[in-house]
Amino acid sequence: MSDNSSKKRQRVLSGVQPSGNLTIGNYLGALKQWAREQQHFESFFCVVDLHAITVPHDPQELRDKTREVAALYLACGIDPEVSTVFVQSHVRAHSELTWLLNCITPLGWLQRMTQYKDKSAKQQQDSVSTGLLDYPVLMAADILLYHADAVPVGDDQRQHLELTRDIAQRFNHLFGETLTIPEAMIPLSGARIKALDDPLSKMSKSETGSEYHALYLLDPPNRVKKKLMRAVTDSGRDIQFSDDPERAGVNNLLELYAALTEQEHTTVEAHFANARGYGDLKKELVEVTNEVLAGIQQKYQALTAEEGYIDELLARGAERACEVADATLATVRERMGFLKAHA
Ligand code: AQP
Repeated sequence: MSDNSSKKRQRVLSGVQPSGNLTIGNYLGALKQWAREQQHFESFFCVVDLHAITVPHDPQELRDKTREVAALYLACGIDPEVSTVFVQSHVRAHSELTWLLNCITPLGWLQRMTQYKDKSAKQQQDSVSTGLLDYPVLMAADILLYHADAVPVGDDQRQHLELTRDIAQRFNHLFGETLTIPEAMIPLSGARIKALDDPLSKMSKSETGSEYHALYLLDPPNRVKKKLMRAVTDSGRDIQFSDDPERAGVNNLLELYAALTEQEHTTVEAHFANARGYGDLKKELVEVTNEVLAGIQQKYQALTAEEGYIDELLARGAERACEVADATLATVRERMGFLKAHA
């Protein structure tokens, strides 16, 4: 019998790494649906700082970005009175459960992960950390500690979610029904935003090679305009959604427009049916993007103006998160055969 048998509302857990400036992809793929769904679930949202050290990092930047990401959660609509907002490393159970799950996770499962292959290919082979390979097990621990029923993420995390399910099933098979098997919750629109300068690749916050790669949530309006007006398109004129890789640039701009305005694809296509070319789409997209970002940025400025507010809120969140996580960890330890420590 699993320990979540007495809980009433379904649970949700998700997180973002403080590994750079949050992008419009992070917003549309993750934060926007967290905010929308938080009333319907018992929600836990963490800043996954332990994940951010799986690639080389700067300690001061990690501190700054951890606070910034937490403040952006709230600015994007997460209500700390409704959802539990905390920092992953403040809850020690995440690290401990990772070790326990490591010992039942076959190495081959991790070596198959696309994100590991992509990120390790970008580094010198002898400097790729064990943590980068182990990232999905830490993610499994994050989710399984809270008995999350659903995990709202962008499409790039689908494979890691499958692995979490496999690890939970393996644990339950070996030690008896203990862990909840979570479902991925992927938005219909905005789940896979592409880079503006290379629409065949994902828009990523840690990709800093070109200033035209990503739109960041804290970009000022003139920078948004500059980036969008320069976004890669093709030589055509039709403003229509398309799976054709040649038309990936315009498709990405339309995806952004549809997700930001919350409109169906057919409505968006009808809206642009009489446009004179891609310039019209870009101009309108600049407007809607800046409108959405202005709301987020105003809230962000207000939240960060109050010294200590974010830290206090994170301390409260960690307390609540520890209650749930420590209880799960105690059960896992007991099922695996560890002795209880003497008080
Ligand atoms: N381009 C994207 N489109 C839609 N959703 C996206 N997400 C990320 N990029 C896009 C979603 O945002 C959340 C953040 O996840 P993360 O910080 O744990 O790492 P990630 O998925 O690897 O995202 P990034 O931005 O690419 O970070 P870095 O560059 O640090 O690896 C997830 O829900 C993700 O699906």
